[in-house]
Amino acid sequence: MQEFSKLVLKLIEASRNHESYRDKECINLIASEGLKSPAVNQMLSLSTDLEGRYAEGENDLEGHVKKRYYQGQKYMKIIENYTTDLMKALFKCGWADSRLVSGTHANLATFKGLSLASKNRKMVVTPLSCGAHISHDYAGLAGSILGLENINHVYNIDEFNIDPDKSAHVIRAAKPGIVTFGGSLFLFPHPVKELKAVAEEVGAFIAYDASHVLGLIAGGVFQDPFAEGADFITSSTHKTFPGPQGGIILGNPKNKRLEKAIKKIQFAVFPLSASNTHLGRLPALGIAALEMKRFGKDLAQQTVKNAQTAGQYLYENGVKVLCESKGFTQSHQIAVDVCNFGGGKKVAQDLEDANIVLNKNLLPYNNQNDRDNPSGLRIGFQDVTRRGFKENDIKHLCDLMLNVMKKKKNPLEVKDDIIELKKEFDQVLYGFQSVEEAIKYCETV
Ligand code: DSN
Repeated sequence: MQEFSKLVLKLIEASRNHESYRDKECINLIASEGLKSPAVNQMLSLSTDLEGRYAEGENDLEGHVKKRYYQGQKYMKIIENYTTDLMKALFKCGWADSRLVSGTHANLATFKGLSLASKNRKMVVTPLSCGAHISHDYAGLAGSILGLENINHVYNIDEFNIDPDKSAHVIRAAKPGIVTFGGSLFLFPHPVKELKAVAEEVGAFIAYDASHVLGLIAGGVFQDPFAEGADFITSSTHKTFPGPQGGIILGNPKNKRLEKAIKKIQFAVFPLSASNTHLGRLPALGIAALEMKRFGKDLAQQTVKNAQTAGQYLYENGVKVLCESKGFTQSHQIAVDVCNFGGGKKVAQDLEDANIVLNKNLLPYNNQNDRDNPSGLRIGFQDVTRRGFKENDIKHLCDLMLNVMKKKKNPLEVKDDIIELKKEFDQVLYGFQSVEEAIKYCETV
């Protein structure tokens, strides 16, 4: 057999192994990942032709297709329009762009567009050390690709949040074109409404990165960024919002200034940054939007309840879960300091050996230059919630984690317990089991 063929066979085997390992045998607690329903997966598998097509061109101020540079768009343009309309309806806004292929791509187009619209290269952002996404930072997309200048919000580590009074001074002094909120280590709603007037005063647009919390916003259990004054929401579509991997930008063309900003963002989407927009994910994104309309409230409430339960239980059992005085979290994640258990890297590896998958995380007070040895973990509960975990199941899971962390059991013994536990939760709830079921639901409401 040729080496090339051997490699192909190994590739197929590895991908099969991956599917059963992470889907059937692991408990998945990475806060940035999502779990799609059978209906969303089926819709993806029914969109294979679409997945190979192109649709470059311009959109209008409702987010609808205006012009395309390819033939064969008869259905493609309405697929994009319908998906965009579903996302607009779900988030109660007047404009959306569903062509973004990731949350970082959504940030790229938004930051570029808003810096063009404001003719201002400054951005006030949450410090990377305090949970901003790398794309907001001078070391990532914003600074190193777009050449924007970052000025940090003042962050209160005890509150695990932006300090609104001190950040107001920063915004007034810096006079940025963009103020960002949201991020990746994101436990509590950010002070959007507190800083709206200051942003307006200096002429800055507010961009809210909802990647982690989009499903919680759809479920009505986290802050509503638009109601609080955000001009734009950028997001991925595959974390607490359980759609296919992709990105979205939402906004409201409610005055000339915002219309101009939308046009600049659209320019930053095409022609500046998107050629293939991965159209095959759009029908599945629409199904996920329907699921969030139907099940989003229950899913979001249970997700936050599960995260809070884990925070309380781990804390009561001797683990330093951050923000005890604030109830640990109002989102799907908790932040935990495991320096007493060997540090984030060691604990994450030991847990992975037990088939519990989460990520080590730098905490705001860690040495930010030692990224490999943080004292923290970030733990997300959106996946297990969708599998059907309730509070008692979460406590049981925490006991298994504690057995590993406190070295009461060998990780390999716990791995057997995890594989057994996972068998009890082999369904994906708060969603439709097939496209047919989604169709039937739509026909009855
Ligand atoms: N970096 C990812 C996260 O884990 O939050 C999101 O892109």
